[in-house]
Amino acid sequence: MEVMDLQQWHQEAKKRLHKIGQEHLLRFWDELNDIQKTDLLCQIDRLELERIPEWVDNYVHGEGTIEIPQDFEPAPYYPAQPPLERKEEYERAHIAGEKLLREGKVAGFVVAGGQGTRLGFDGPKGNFPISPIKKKTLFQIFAEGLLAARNRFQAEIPWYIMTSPLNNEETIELFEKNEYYGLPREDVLIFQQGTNPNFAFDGRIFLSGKHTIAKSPDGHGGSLKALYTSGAVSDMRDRGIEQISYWQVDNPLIHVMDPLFIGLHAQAESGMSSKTLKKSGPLEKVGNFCMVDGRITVIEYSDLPDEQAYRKKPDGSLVFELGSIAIHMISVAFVEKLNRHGFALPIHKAVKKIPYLDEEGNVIEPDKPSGVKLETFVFDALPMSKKSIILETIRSQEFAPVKNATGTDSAEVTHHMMIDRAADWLQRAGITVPRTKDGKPDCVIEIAPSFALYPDDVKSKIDQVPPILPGNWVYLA
Ligand code: UD2
Repeated sequence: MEVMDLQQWHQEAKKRLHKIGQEHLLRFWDELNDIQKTDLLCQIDRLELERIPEWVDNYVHGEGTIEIPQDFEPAPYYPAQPPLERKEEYERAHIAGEKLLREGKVAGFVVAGGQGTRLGFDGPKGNFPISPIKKKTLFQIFAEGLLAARNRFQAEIPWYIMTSPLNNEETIELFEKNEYYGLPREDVLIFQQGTNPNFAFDGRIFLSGKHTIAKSPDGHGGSLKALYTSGAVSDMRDRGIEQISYWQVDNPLIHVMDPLFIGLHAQAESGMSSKTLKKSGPLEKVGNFCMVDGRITVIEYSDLPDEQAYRKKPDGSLVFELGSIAIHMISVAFVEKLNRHGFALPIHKAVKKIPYLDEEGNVIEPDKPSGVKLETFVFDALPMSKKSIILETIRSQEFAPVKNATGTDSAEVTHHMMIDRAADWLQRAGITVPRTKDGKPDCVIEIAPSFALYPDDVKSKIDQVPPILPGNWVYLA
């Protein structure tokens, strides 16, 4: 193999960058030592240089090329409660899902590479303490859910965690420090997603340091590539995993393993499936499940024209009522197929406050948007799957994302939703929960996944629940 010396390598890079108007990335070359020079050249080599002019034209100068289809209709779905004629189908699916779990063919997968800026929390979002009494963190709640599922199904359930350069090291440290939250260490696999360069509004890639290109994670859509390039999928194959249960790091109510969802997805031979819930209103900020050319597709809330968003059925409900909540089942075969065929998800543009190095080498922390980040979204892969199913879930049972410091989707709301769900599970088992005049639980209850993974689990443990009086704090584990 021919080895290029640093000088030659520099000249090559300079030429390639010049062709696409990005040679300023080498502006501080003369001030760098050899290690820094090598580092910078490696970063340049890793950029997809051939795609950059198109990105600049389409997404930095332009608004992107995501087109809203001409014709689309609401997507079909499995309601949360099966209608009588489908009861048997649900039961069959539930059994099939449990079988896959017992056979050790399902893995958990959480995407945790985001920055979580809106929450204003320092460090990986998975370390955010959220449970009402024990203040368990999101990661701990997921891990306990997986542990409980392992015990229930007597199977290994590996857990894959996608991080990004923003939080990879800290996430690994957290897992080490917390001894993998009780999971066998060899069954927790942490890998990083890819990054895209950040652009100034004039189309030039930002430097964040004299030898560092400014980059940010490539969006949760990057997971479909990273699962493959990181070796996670090949590890799954070695372990006999066929299906991946996908969720976001911000939702502590997630059923990490849902036999019904797993079974419906697997029986339909779907590549990628989704959970949905009825939107709280026409303009709720979640994607909309639609049918386009016979394929299930998510149209972002910002792209759904208002006249469609407000359309109603004769019974008064919304025509486009199904919101996308980022809970999916994905088959390992689907991820492999996409990657073998060199797929690319559509790119979404986000205008953000991006710190950068100015021409004199000073770090600028802008207080208004300074440039463009490029991301891909995982749900854009849905139409790439020939078959796909959607299962409705109930918001109060499975969706309480922690996204903001205050108001909607804040920790306070999530915290109350966790107590509400626990109270509901106890009540369904016939246990009396004291309530205030407005019907809210007049107590604080936390149910650990080891006590109940699903609502029905409470029934067999009623004798372990003490009488609950107004104002009591009750932790069940
Ligand atoms: C997402 C969906 C929205 C709805 C909502 C449900 C988009 C554009 N919108 O909103 O339709 O389903 O979630 O809660 O996705 N992440 C990474 N790497 C990245 C970026 C994000 O791993 O590069 C992870 C992040 O750690 C989190 C998840 O993806 O677990 C969602 O990211 P977000 O908070 O940016 O998504 P959001 O709230 O805009």
